[in-house]
Amino acid sequence: MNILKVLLVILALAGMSIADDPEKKVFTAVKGPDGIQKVSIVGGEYYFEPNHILVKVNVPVALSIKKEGGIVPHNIVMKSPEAGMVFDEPMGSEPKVIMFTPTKTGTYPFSCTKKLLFFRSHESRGMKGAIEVIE
Ligand SMILES: [Cu+2]
Repeated sequence: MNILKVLLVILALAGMSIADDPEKKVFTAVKGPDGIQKVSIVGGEYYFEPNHILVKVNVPVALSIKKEGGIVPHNIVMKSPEAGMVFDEPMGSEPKVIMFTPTKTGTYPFSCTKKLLFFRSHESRGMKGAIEVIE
């Protein structure tokens, strides 16, 4: 086998595993008259918008999630029990609200954990973000 071909195959495989780092789209949750911080996230192929959300610590958050686009299923998963934020919800074309109260400052990642067969995970294609909890 031609050494050049082997190199090309290796390069192609390596390229498949490199994560796409999405552009940071920051949004600060807006506190309503009811004292709840509100934010909406839309998920699609392959992004969350916004993907970096600022919330205040110890104030309840209503996170509205919604899917955009085609038939590809998406979810939003956050596993940060140390900060009071644990959820794993499928995203639908109708908005759904997730309630939680962040209890600790810091930056906590969320992502879509969907992956089709041998294809790259949605997370590695850019379906990820973070909630930054501030004072
Ligand atoms: Cu997804």
